[in-house]
Amino acid sequence: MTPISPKQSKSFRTSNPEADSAIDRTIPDFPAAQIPDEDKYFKTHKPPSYLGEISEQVSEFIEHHKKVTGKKVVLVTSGGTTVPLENNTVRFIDNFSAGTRGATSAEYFLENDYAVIFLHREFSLLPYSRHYSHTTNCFLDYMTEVNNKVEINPDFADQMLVVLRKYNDAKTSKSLLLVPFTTVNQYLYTLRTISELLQSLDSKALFYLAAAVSDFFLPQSRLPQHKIQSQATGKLIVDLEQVPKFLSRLVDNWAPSAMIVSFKLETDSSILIKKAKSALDRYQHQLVIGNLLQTRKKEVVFVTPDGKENWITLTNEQIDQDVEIESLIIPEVIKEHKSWVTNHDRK
Ligand code: 9Z3
Repeated sequence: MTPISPKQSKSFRTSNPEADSAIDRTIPDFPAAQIPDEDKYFKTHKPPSYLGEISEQVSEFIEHHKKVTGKKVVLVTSGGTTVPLENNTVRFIDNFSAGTRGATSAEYFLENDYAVIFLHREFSLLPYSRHYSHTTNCFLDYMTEVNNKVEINPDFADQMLVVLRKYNDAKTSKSLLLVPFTTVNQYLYTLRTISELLQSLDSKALFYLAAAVSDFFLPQSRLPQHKIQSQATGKLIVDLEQVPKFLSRLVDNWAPSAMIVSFKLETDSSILIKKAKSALDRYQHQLVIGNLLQTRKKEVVFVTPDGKENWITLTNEQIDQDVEIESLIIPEVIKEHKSWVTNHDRK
């Protein structure tokens, strides 16, 4: 098993096009997905070739925690999905997300004794390494030379020791599994596979869906094989379909006993609550966490099926002290999950 998977241990890169179909496009001619229907999507779209490898790693991870540690398992999704415009992908549409919410939340779940499957956009922020990967021009800025040897710059050493200890804890307890995606197709197939495997944990499974998933996509049946050439008209008109609403499949079929938390991202504050409530109405899951793009790092709102709104807002003092809002979000989510498990056990 590769709990915190060293990059070289993976036999694939999700950001590369599938080698077999990249040059010689051998995938069958799928019928166009006209109806925005979840089941039809999987019949008309090819799974990523490496899905079996992921499935094995996830099964092993779940079994380990079921049999050895008894930990609850959370699937944290993080980062934005891409929508390729060409099979040999030069151009793609992306969704905004640096992966901060997901990577930071994963750390707080781990600190609270959860095992974490981290389904993330490849090369977006990761738990623990996020403290160092995007904050300086180069990781060498954390180093210094002393007597012909490389050492950690003392300015960073104390804080790094704290992070290193947490990282080592996660590693030795085999509590963090990193699973990458790049495209929305890879995300959907991987989400379905992991969800079905998590069914065996019943209510002890938690879904924390922070990834920014595209609402629109270009079906494989209409995806050009090669780079789109510029035309005499000078325009590129892109005709996208709506991504089927997979949350209802997740709630009803893939993991019906698990607790499901989704995020709702808006930029217009006047529609945030309405959209969060309509997501709950539509999918019948347990919690929507609403956030605005502009204020997402200091304010979120928990919306529950009973119609309650619970705002979590960082105070100015907390902001000055660099308190991360996820350190307030995760204990609340865990509280909800605890009562979900208790209610489930009573049934
Ligand atoms: C979120 O709302 C996340 O909190 C953010 C985090 C993407 C804003 P960052 O990674 O940002 O910290 O930079 N995620 C959900 C976004 C989303 O696409 N939600 C869908 C929707 O709003 C439902 S799945 O319709």
